[in-house]
Amino acid sequence: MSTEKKPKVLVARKTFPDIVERLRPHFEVETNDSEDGWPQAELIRRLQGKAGVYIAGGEKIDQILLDACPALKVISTMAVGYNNIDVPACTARGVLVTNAPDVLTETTADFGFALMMAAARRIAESEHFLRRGEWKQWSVTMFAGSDVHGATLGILGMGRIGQAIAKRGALGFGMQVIYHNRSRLPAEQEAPLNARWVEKEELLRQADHLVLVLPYSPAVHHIIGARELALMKPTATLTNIARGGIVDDAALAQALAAGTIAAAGLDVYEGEPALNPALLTVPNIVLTPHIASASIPTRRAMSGLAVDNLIAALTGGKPPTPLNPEVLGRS
Ligand code: 8YV
Repeated sequence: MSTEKKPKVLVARKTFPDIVERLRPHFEVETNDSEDGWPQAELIRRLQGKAGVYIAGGEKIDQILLDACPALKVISTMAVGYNNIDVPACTARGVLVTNAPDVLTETTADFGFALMMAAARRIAESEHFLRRGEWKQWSVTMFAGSDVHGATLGILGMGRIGQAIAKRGALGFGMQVIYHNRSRLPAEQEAPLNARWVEKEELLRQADHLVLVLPYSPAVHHIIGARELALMKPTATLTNIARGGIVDDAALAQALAAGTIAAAGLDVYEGEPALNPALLTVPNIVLTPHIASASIPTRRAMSGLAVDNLIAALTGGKPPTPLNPEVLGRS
């Protein structure tokens, strides 16, 4: 039996125990067994001497942490989004970063579509009304919303998840799809999605249902604010499954209260898990706690991919989904 010491890794977010078990043959494993993430000082303390860390979207990996954890070689996030990680700072220090793309695309698109439909058809609002015991009689306009089928679906951010939502809209619901993205899709990808690239302003003006699926960066902070909401149709809905901070939540609450747009569906919030209390005061909004990728098979696949990345990266293998592959092979 080898007496060589195994590298140490930290699983900073609780996950499926059988998936954590897969790490144990390779590493000395420390886990976070609580549902809460650790504050950064605690994370730094626990990372001392660790070669790898498994994280989720909530752990902030910045220069302070990297400088305080010189043994760290690999950061593996179970999320596809990585705005919590300073990737250039990792690259500069030779630290590999991996994320978990693809495995959550369809599940997240399902949820985005569900949230959009719930907003359009006023499902949460009418359920709350019913639970409050306020349903006394039927009326012709009671909770009458807007149609999804045949409507114009606007998508801001046409990556993998945006395209999966477009596919649902075009093929399942006969929607016209317009989108705005830094780069236009090749014509052969647009055609089966019935999708047309438009300027952002046209997207806002034309969409009956606008879904946000773009990655967060400071450049897109509050890209949807009061001015943009005012350009939208009063009958339109807005759905955000991307990241908090892309939408100015205070402006959105005001727009919903004023009837500037008809309804919204939010899965992500500025400063989550806290949320702007004004959002709770408007009825025409569906609010969910960042669960767009939360089906059991998909959360298992995300965790499994993060573990695969960690094992490969620290045992001389080829990590499946590196974000900064240029650090591989650097000694
Ligand atoms: C995750 C997500 O659940 O993958 C992402 O980028 O936003 C979600 O699927 C979350 O980030 C995990 O912390």
